[in-house]
Amino acid sequence: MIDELRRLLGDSGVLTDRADMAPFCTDWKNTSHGAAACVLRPKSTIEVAAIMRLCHQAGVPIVPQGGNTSMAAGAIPDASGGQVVLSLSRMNAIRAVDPVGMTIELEAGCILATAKAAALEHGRLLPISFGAEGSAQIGGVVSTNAGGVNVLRYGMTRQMVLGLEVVGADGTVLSGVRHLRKDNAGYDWKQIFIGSEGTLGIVTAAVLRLLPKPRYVVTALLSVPDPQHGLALLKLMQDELGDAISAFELISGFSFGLVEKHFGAKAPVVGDGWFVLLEASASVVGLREGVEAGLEKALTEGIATDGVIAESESQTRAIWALREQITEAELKEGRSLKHDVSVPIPSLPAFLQDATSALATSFPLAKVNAFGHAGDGNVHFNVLVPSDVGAREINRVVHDVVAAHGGSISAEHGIGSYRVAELAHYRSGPELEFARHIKRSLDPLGLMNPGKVLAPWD
Ligand code: 2HG
Ligand code: ZN
Repeated sequence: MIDELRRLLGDSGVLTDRADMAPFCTDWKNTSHGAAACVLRPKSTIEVAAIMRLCHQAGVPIVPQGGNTSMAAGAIPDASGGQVVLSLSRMNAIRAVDPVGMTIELEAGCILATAKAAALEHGRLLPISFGAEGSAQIGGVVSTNAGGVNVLRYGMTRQMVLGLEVVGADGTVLSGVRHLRKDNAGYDWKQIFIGSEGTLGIVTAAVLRLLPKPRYVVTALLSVPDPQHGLALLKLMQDELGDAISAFELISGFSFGLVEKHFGAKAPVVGDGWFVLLEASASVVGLREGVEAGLEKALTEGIATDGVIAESESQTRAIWALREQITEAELKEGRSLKHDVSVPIPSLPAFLQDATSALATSFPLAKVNAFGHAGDGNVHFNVLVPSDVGAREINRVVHDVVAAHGGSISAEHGIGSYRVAELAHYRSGPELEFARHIKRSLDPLGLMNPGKVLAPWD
């Protein structure tokens, strides 16, 4: 089969050397390791379809991979050595940018930051933003329905997708590369592939919605005594700025402490409680005045205790760097267990309190690194623990509190392989059965990214 794949893709399209395959078999955290039979690097949708037909005939499992930035080990093969990694990275063309229709058509391997820069050249904004955007690829962004810092205003990736091209498990090509704002013609099949993490088919191209690039962007960092005041600030700023708020990140003092410890960077505001990174963007004048008025009110009413507004591009970058370095600082600190959870926005403070005290009772040595996208109800409730403490037990303590607040055990990172057992535990029977029904009909041989999202069932 490898010979046949070489004839199809050329020598550079099939990696079998252990060292060449190593980067595709380990996640960025270096905690998940697998082994692949080979790594395939197709250059076109036709080649992807041919690969899928071959694998389908031979019963070989496929693990699709983009920029390998998954937070849930969703793109790593298992340890058997029998799975094939299908890397989309050589299919990286920007097929078209349309500033009038405000769409961009991209191949799956195009890096998110490259796509955003291409849109900006035309004065257009692709508002999918997160720390890994310099490596993450569009196919992965779409198939994991990535979130990030702009979700409160623009929604998840799903809301940005207008059209999709997908290769199914048997090699069938579904061509839905349409640049339409309105398309109500029958079932909207693309939705089933968005967020299914490569377990149903392979996204090979996408058409995404763009927006006009806002002329003004104002970034501010504030300190608040606690999460409850953080939400009061959100309400106050929404009253002041309407829908101009494009990011509202709540960050614990502990998180910024880690960044200071490992990167030497210090928050430019006084405070020992929590912090809020706020970004507002608009094209009408008066945005900065609005943020200033909001900040003034927040300080007067005791909702915020200190605040700065970035005065330059470099100050803006420095504030965002503080926020984006939390993940790396946490990694340097040692072992951490990630909980990417969401609750209804008003429940955030109670969730944080309940989960922290539940942990303190059962695992007194655990430390909580909490930060996240409070404007959309998503918090990264990461737990730093010594290596002899069980992940499963800690996950259960945190996720039970999430469930009690009507939340989700994965807000934006997906299930991957890390949270398969948790999904099986917390989703209801009929919901799981419906998901299996979809899986069975689109991937009857179970060859698409096996072991991810859904636990094996009879
Ligand atoms: C973020 O919001 C990412 O920075 C990573 O989603 C979160 O490290 C994490 O847990
Ligand atoms: Zn996040």
